[in-house]
Amino acid sequence: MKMRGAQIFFECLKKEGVEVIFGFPGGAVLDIYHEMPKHNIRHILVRHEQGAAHMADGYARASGRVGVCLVTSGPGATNTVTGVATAYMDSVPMVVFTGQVPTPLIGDDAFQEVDIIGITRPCTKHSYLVRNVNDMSRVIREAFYLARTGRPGPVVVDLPKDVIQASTDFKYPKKVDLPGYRPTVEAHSGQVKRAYEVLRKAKSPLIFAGGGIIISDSSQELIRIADLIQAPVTCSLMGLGCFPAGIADAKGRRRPNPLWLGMVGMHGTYQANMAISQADVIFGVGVRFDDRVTGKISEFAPKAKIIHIDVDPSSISKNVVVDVPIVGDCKNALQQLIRLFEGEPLEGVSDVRRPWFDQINAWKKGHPLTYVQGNELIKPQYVIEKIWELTGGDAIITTEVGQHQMWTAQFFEFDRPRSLLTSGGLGTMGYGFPAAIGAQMAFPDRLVIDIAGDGSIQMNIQELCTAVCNDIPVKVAILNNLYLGLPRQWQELFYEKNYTGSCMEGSPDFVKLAEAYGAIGLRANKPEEVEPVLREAFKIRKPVLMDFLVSREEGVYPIVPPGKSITEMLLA
Ligand SMILES: Cc1ncc(C[n+]2csc(CCOP(=O)(O)OP(=O)(O)O)c2C)c(N)n1
Repeated sequence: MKMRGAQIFFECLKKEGVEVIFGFPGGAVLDIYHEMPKHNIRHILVRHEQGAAHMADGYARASGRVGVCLVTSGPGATNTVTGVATAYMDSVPMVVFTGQVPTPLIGDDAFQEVDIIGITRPCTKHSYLVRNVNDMSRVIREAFYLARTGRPGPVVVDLPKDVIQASTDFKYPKKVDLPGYRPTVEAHSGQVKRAYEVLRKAKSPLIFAGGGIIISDSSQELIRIADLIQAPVTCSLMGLGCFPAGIADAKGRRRPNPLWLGMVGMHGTYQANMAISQADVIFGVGVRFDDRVTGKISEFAPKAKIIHIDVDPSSISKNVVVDVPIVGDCKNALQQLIRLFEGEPLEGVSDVRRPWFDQINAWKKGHPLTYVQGNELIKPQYVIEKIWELTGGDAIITTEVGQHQMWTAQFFEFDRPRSLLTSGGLGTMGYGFPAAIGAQMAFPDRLVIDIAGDGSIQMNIQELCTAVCNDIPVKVAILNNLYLGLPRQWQELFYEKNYTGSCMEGSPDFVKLAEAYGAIGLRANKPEEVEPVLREAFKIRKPVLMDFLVSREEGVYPIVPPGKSITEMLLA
């Protein structure tokens, strides 16, 4: 049967099981919008295309499915670029459909023409310009396949207006045929055996887990292997939640997980940074060893043999030299390793590990994460701890970027995968609020909370309208310090307290702003108001913006000064 491109678009999306599109119309895609009411796919009209990209990203991170957004050509397309780059850096599966001027006009500087393929090439997994309607269903099939397989990532599909208007027979390819693209899923058994032998002999091993565990759904395997070899575990920011910070004791009460060290890196815990520097074997699983983790690379993990599992071969030995590389899906590799250890368990491993855990426990005790909550000013860490306490940790937390993001990583105890959605690789202010909207679309009945700074929230605050108009009951907790807090802290420590450009006085009244948008606004000025404000917000099934006026000059500690080794932490 002959169908128009716009119709084919929706038929393909249905085949892929798409339930929601985040989008914003314009001339180049109006044929798709004209077709939309005939199809049972929900469209969320955003207020800025950057919001659409982050919403698709938040939906994808929360659910594990591919997020979809649809925008027009030119400025509509360029407005998504920050969202595309954010998803690319954090390996998030997403398909971004952009409108394009009609094919005969491409290259003529036509109205609202932009080379979005060229612009996004360095920050997509792949990008397609569909020049002929006969290619459309194959391209869309491939785009979804590429986005979700191997190392996931964003794919851009650029759709010229005449292609959307043209007609052809609709057939959805059953299989994808991309000869140049064959991600290695199954880990090489010989390499797994080598890892097994290195781990068997280790005296002071450390598991370093990252977002790859969450992507490959292998938290249970991680927990099992840590138990089998009795190794402590640390995570990158992207890995938080993949290993439980707390576990139930015999009476079912939650206790700190003795194997858990907290996050590693620039704002990592003292024990995690010391352990990674003293370990004799570092077992990296689904991590990138990026510079926020390693600090001064020449002094990183001087004593350790490094084992590294990653589905992306190009990330192995990219930043640190790896002794045992394993290319493959984390789940597959860990399952193979578990079979080896179950076949021949490590006898007396607890005794062998005792000195290592004695050392770790001394580090934990010597330099715990702390803050002092007095009677006068609200400490930002206190708000985060209260959110954790009142939700029992059972919420989807998104963050913006800044001090509040690092305090969330430090003070919210994540026990489950996909419970923290944050921009790790790109560090995108303005990510958290639209991402929360996307996550809430995936899980309408869960509590979704964006922990924000007063700077970041203003980068995509217009999406409050999207939340209100679509009854999306996300909560935002603004830790309002009237500063761009992270730059301010760097200026205090490394730039002679020259605070040029980091003071945010003059922000709007967030409570009134929330009300103007039709949302609920709440404020806490004093420590005793924090809990009542949170309780009230969590009861309301509407978007709520909470403004917590927090102590202005609180710092995030530990901090590894830029360029230093990660053992050179400033502790307060
Ligand atoms: C789009 C963007 N611009 C600039 C930065 C650099 N930057 C990182 S944190 C930060 C300040 C964030 O301030 P705020 O949201 O108020 O959070 P706080 O640090 O005070 O918790 C800035 C400007 C960034 N990460 N992203």
